[in-house]
Amino acid sequence: MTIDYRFQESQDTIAAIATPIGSAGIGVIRVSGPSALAVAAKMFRPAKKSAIDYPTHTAHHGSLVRPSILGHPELRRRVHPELRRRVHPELRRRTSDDEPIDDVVLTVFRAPHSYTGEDVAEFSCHGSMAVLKAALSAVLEFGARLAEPGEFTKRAFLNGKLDLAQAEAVNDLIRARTDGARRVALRQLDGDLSKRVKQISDRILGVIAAIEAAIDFPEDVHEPDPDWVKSEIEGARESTDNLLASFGKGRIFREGLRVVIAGKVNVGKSSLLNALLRHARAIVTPIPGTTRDTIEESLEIEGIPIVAIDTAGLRATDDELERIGVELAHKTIETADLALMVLDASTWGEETDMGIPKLTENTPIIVVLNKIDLVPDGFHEKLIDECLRELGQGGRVVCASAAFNIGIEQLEREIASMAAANAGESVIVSNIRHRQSLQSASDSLNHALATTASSEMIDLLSVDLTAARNSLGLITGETATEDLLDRIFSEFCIGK
Ligand SMILES: Nc1nc2c(ncn2[C@@H]2O[C@H](COP(=O)(O)OP(=O)(O)OP(=O)(O)O)[C@@H](O)[C@H]2O)c(=O)[nH]1
Ligand SMILES: [Mg+2]
Repeated sequence: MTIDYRFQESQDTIAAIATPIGSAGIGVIRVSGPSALAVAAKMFRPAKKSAIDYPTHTAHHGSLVRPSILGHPELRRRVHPELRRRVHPELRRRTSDDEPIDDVVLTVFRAPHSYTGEDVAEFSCHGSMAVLKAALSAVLEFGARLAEPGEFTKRAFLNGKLDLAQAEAVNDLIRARTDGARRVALRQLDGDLSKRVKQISDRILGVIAAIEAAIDFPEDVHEPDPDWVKSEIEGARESTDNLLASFGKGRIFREGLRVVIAGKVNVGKSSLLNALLRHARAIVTPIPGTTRDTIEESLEIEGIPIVAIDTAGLRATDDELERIGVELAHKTIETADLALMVLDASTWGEETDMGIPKLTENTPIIVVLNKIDLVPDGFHEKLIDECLRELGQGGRVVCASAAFNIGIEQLEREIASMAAANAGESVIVSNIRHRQSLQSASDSLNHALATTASSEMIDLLSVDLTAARNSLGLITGETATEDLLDRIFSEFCIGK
């Protein structure tokens, strides 16, 4: 069922601190709703001109105050009207009764040209907790209520300023830890994903319209050509599946590319982790079998978030503890996005280290020929060639010395290029909720295709096609329920 949010009752006015808690140059109190400017007018001085009359998109320097007694709505009601009439003009002049809170800049955005689509007043205060607490409590006293998490963005959505995927992108931008995550979120905020989803949905709608016209007006309208119907549904399914396929890439930007550092004992895996991190995180010793447990650390390479995992050296062992570590290493390799297979270049070809161990079917690998400092210069190319021959087509090999910080940047470039491969500039789905909706749209389209193949009953198709459109509508929010919206916006921070 589609809900039309445009016909919501008029809302109350909400306020929250929009900047992080702590000390900062500036801290912002955001107020949004029908009384936002009235609240600002009560609390902002000079009051030569009431803030109610400030034009939109203007900034004003002045004081944020807790107004004198007669400014307070509760107390004002209690003062006898006669007294109020007599005393009020006098008191109004006596601004000393106002309790100053901070020197601020008030920015005014009038509906509908604001983030939320409502009247918005933003007080840019000095960014201390003491100032912001005092300012917020005064704002709450004078006509606003505390905003819930994500409520500003929820209002922006309800007022048609953003669709749901864009609103979620706002949260992704706030939480973006790396440049890559920022880019993916920004593209989604620009509406790239929504546009793509809408194109698919419109294509399906075209088929539904043709079918329903033929059902409603059998005398005037011919049934649509089955080949056309089939090719339209196939096209929609293909586009849906392409978006689905981008999810793996999107997950990497949100959660990080899981890169496992694997290899035999003592080849320099822990040293490599430390070199990538630029600090000594893992214990390094010449004793084989030093690392027992996996060690996970986050880092960033060319804007891509990476989770690097050091593992126990792979060897058969009688030591119970080490054996568990080796098992864990194997599991980690299986589930990683990329394995850095570390070899000791100085022992290449010796009995102790014959070639590249075949450890994994599915995880792509980069071979790192470590301890290259121990190999005479003339042999580097030969080693690389031998390695490449063993790896076959598309193999990747990097010479490095983790201990002497050689080849680390080239390794980083290789990791980044593997992460960025097949990403291109295409739209990327990074949100698991979007993936689920795309999956059910794809399932419905597949079901529709099966119907086209097996029956003449073209009208049955509309059921599946409508289901596909509903699933797609969950992404942009057109078919989202109140529950879903509450769930999504509750993940936001207060003040956004
Ligand atoms: N010459 C040289 N020595 C290195 C290099 N990398 C590591 N080493 C040395 O090799 C030894 C083993 O290094 P680790 O980093 O502990 O090796 P590991 O693969 O983590 O070993 P395990 O945890 O036991 O599996 C240490 O003595 C390091 O100093 C390198 O690039 N060049
Ligand atoms: Mg180690």
